[in-house]
Amino acid sequence: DHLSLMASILNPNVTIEDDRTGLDIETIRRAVLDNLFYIQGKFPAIATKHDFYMALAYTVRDRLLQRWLNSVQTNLKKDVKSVAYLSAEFLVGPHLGNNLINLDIYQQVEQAIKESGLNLQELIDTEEEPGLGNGGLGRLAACYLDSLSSLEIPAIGYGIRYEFGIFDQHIQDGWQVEITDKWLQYGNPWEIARPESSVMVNFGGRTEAYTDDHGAFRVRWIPEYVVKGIPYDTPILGYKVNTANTLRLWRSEACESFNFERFNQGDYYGAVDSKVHSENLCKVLYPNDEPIQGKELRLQQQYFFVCCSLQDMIRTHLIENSSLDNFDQLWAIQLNDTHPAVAVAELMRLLVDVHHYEWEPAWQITENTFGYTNHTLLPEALEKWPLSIFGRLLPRLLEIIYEINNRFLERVRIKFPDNGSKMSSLSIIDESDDKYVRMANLACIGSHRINGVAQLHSELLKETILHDFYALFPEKFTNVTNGVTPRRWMVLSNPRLTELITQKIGNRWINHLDELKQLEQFVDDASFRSQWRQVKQEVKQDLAKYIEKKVGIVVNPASLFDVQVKRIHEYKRQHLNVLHIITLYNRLKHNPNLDIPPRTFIFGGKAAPGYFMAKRIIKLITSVGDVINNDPDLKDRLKVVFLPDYNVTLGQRVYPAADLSEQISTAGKEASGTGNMKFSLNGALTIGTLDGANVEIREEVGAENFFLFGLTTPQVAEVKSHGYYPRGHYDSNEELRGVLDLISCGFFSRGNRELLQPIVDNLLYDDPYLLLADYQSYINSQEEVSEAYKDQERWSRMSILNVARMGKFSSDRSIQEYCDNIWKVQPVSIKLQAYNQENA
Ligand code: B1H
Repeated sequence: DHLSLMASILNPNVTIEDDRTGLDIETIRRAVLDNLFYIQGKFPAIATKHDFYMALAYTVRDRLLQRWLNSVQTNLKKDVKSVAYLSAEFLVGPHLGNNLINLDIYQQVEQAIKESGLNLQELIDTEEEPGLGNGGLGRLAACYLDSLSSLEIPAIGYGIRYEFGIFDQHIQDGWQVEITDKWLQYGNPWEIARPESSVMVNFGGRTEAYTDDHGAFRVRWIPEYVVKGIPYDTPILGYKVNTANTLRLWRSEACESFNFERFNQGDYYGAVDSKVHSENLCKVLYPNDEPIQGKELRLQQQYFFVCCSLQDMIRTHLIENSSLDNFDQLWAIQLNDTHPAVAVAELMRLLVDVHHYEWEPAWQITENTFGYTNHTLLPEALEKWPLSIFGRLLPRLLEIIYEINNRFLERVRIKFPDNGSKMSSLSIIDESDDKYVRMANLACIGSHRINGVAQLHSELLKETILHDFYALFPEKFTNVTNGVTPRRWMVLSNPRLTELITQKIGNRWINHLDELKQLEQFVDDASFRSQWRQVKQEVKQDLAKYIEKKVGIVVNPASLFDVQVKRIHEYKRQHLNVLHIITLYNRLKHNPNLDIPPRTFIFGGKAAPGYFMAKRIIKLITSVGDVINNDPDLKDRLKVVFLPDYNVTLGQRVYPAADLSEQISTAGKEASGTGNMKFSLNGALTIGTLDGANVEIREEVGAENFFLFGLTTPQVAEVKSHGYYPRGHYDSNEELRGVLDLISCGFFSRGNRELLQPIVDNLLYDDPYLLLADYQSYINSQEEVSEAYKDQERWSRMSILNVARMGKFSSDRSIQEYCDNIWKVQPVSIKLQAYNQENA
């Protein structure tokens, strides 16, 4: 109306409330119906649940846009430094619930939806999650976007808009079956395409030297083909702030959809061929948790999104700045592992070839701009590209990499004269047998900071795979321990616990997680402990219902919920967990009166489709479950559940319901882990090795509240250096022998002795992840778990102390450390201005 319009002209902080911004229940209710009609094209009477979900999603998006556009506008300003987080994966999870929390309108919307005769939770559950990541690395990127916005840091996430994300996992006859993830098939209300900001990306062809008008020597790249990148933007709103940063994902398309020459010659199929080729580029996420060496399409994906993103940053930079001289002062680019590491060479190409910088100043800008986060120590997981593929696909980038390498090795030669082995380990080019481009070396050389993701991991990086880089530039190395966002992983996923905690200590903990400390004062309060148990019990009942519905297994909500959810990997040792289950099974069969609390073992996780052993481990779990779940002798004291299709959505159901968190990787193998944090934050106790962030979790919650077992990293190295002989453990440990023999004889596989034998053979004759060496220690620790669980008062104390002391593991703390020590960026608060007041 006229008055509020006048008010907003006089005071731009006053917004105009209308059907697209109003936050009261009645306005929201009306807006949903409006969107249902005008966007979904449906009357309520014929609308599906999905239609209502879409209508609500648009209603929420409308309420975000004001904040989003003002944030984008502010981030463009010439004194504002922004973070660009480059990642091949963003595993954001469903948006609706999270946006309701961060907008702080959950209650109003719940009421408005109720008044329309619907249920908000059902609509939230209707959202198909964008599975644009494999596991921890992609999920970390998503938690970091949430924290960047919540801390009001100007930022943008750049990645790939895969048409098909991580596959859906079905379990058939106990085996994993992969189904294409068609997450976009019913439309995505959270994204806005920005075709006007498209950019071009070169591939193949050759380079050519020329002399420009000023007589300068230059190189140009004459590509074989050019692909267009189209950005799709999704708002990432912070918690109770006006900052809504952008997640910008690139989709590829052919430059011209038709090749007219061919078309006119009647070669229609030939004409659309390049279109098909270009669109294949961002079709599918590679479903491996480690790189598949040498797949050309994967390198195309990496270069594609990096090239699009850097051009985009340069374009936005030049809107308010007259040159790129201050690029490093206005941009901090973080490389999420080596997947975007080609950015180091690409920024040099853009500065030198396109913007005509001299090499040295271009290199200064580049090195000042980049930071590199390493996420793995596994040597087989270090990315390298065959020189032939790299040179054919990206000829100009290979030349630039050679130039970077030559200049770098010259400096190395001065620092370490006559040290050929240092030279060859530091070189970007691996010349060992076949030639490769080593992406970690490029990332280290081109970045001013290199960090690991947990203290132990960062130390091991310096001692092992990056040792020679550490000797060369110790000042670049630092640690930032991972964290998770309490908004999604507590407030959204565990409303009951959130409510109980908030009743006691208020709600400041939600964005100042250290405040959970205050819960310590209530550990001796018996009625609080009883409320605490009550919450856990109710959440476990919810999960029990879900389990029955999904897999038809009835589980006892009073049993100990012992949970391991994560990608299936030998180093994560899901099969060690199974060895414990079979141990308990044998004990109960021999002694039915054994006094141990009943347990429900819950597993979830996907195996890379080509990972033989991981797929067998799934079959092992489901096979053992089939026998144990149906053995009447056990009287339901043990249950084994494999939950299919573990993803963010399922994680939100599972973490809150866990009593025990299994974090049992071989010491030195898990860089950090982040599931470990989500469990403990929701009151589960951890059984774990001294690996990754477990070490720091144990430090924080106290050794007496953590079930520790297993060899330490130096002990693992020690055992291996003396020629590890796993068979010795089998020979000397009767109970272990009984377990492995039971698998071997076909007891869990209907007499089929071949089915699970590869796992047993691997353990007896190789056992690279030392399951047999850690077996007894694990079993002993599990006995302590059972004893502790029998004393429910003691267990509750430990559980409360775990939550109270987890403040460190908020991704807000991680992001603050990145801001202070790596990016040097400051928060900027966003002033709201009504959209129709833009030019007032
Ligand atoms: C992690 C990966 C990863 N480390 C290659 N490395 C990939 C490597 O598709 N690829 O090529 C995909 C993923 N992911 C995980 O990162 C670590 O294993 C976890 O320990 C860590 O918590 C997580 C986040 O830092």
